Amino acid sequence: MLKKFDKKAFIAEVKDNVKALYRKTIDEATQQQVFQAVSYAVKDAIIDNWLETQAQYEKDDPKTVYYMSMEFLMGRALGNNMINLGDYDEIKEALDELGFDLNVIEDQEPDAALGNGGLGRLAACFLDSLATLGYSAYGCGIRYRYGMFKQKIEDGYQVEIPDNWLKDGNPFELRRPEYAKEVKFGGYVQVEYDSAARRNRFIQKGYQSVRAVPYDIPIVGYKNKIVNTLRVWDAEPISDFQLDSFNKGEYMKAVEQENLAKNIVEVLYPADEHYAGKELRLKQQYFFISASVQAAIEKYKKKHSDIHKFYEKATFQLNDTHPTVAVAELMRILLDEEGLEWDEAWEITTKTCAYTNHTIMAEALEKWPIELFSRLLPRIYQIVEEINHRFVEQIRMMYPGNEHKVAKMAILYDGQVRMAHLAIAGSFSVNGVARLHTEILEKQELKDFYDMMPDKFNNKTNGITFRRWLIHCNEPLTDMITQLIGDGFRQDAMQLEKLAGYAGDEKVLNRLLEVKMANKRRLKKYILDTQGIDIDENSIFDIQVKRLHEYKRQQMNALYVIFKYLDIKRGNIPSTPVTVIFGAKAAPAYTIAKDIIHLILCLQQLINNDPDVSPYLKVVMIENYNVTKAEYIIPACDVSEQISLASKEASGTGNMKFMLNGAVTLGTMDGAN
Ligand code: NBG
Repeated sequence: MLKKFDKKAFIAEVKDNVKALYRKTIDEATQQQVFQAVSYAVKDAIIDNWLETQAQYEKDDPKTVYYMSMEFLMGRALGNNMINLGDYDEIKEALDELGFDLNVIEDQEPDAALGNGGLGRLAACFLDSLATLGYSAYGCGIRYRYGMFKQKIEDGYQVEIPDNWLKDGNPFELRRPEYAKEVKFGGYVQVEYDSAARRNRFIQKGYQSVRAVPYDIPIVGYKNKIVNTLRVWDAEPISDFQLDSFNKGEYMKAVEQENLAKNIVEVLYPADEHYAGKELRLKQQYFFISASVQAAIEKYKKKHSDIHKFYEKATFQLNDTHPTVAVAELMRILLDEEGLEWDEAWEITTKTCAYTNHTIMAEALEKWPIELFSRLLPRIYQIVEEINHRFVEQIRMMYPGNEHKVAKMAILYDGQVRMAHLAIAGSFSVNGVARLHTEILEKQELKDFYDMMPDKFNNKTNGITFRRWLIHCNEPLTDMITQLIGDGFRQDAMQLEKLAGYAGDEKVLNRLLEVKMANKRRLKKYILDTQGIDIDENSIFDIQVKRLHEYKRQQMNALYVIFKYLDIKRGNIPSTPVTVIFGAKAAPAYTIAKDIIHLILCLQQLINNDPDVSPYLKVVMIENYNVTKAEYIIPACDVSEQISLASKEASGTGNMKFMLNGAVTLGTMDGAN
């Protein structure tokens, strides 16, 4: 049973929180301060379940999945936590009584935008589902000081503004300094013979290091008392070491370590499906992976004495190639710290790691220059060399004399470390994210690997959480569905099939149209309030929101708008007006993508101000498209644009959100469309 919500106690707690945090009475508090006070009260309602869930896991000792990801695009937490607790309406009422509008309070929360697009949002949706389904799971990531940049539109162009999302503090996070870990960079490896153990020891010397300090964020399951954890790592200077350095007069070294810590977690790289090969990015990757792997091993050893069975209790799910260094880091710990032999360590590692591929775009496949990789991670590089050596031997055994195969498949080749190849060699599972995408991996992009180890390959079609993308963002539709088929669909999406029985029911269909109209009016108001553009709620809302990329073909959609504009100018008036809505951020260095945004903004200016055309056609470029804006936009959509160049969109997840909210999809046969 869920704990019953006690309105009186909740109101008292909010008032107390305002006092304790701000030395104010509730009447004096700003909306932001009330948001903080309410969030702390909600966290308080979560905390017992969080403790109990973790204690239960400790007792039952289930296998735990560590979802390792550079990105978690969480959006706002307050509303979602209230829904999953099962107390949304009650808390809304309590706030009413206090004289506050919940919507306004929710609007005080900045998005946790620790991700670029689909890959980061998928990670966030998976965390919600894992908790709702009661799986023991951790999200492992980075606590970026600055998330995805904010997009401003100025004079027809995108301008990037830093996203200082932590400036008012994050009420849902918990700093856990007692679980801090040291992470080492650079220096060299000294080999010493250990005569007692009769083996070589590999010791990293002359390195710089940082202290990785975890912050835990609760992930609340839907009305099931389960609370899992998203653990994001912050970097701090190693203070003892610093003192030591000062004592030895190594002043510059101490300052360098301070700077290293500051820089590492400073900012999320804002490029989607593109890899730039920057040293700091590799530092970020090793930083959070080393800390997460150390923490996972430490947790295992608290209950288990036999490290050989580690894989029975842990899986590292690698979200794209970004966390792949986990393969080598786990090997390092097993070899150098646990004292295992290579074959033992390799068996454990390859039974622990699993790799998800999210793209076939060549420019997204990470390849690190060996020079950089070996300088930054000298011991890790030695291990990768040995993995490569043995992997190449295996290829030669299977394809004797075929050096072409070796060249195509090796992990180290042409002065580079190919992270995808390391991920495949080091994992028991390699999955694509939609059936079509997995087929393309098997038959084309990764064919050599599939031919050699077909058993590793499998498909896991992406999904989305219904708690955020229906219940939270579309209350009218949720109410309607609940009245028709009950509320079982909130946990079990398959129950939505019961709606098929109403396909021919005119009353139900009319009600559906009313719901859509209510959502379109809400979006109309939102766009008017935020961007001053007035759109017609009786027009068709034709929407393409997603990252700006050539392969997603926003430019093709823009060409259609130009065609439509000229057609109307020629006197061909459409029977129903159309509003074409775009929302997209372009990576700051992606010139063509920025040009396409400029084109859309020019069309917006030209068409909306043309009295011949604007009654029938309007264009809106939503500024700063993000998770929260998606929650307004998606329920109001009539036509969902999913028009990627066929084969290039691995899955898509926006496509699913629109469909769930009753839009018609206009799409290519691509990804999960
Ligand atoms: C993206 C794909 C999408 C897919 C998401 C989540 C990357 C590298 N890939 O099609 O483009 O839905 O991943 O799997 O961001």
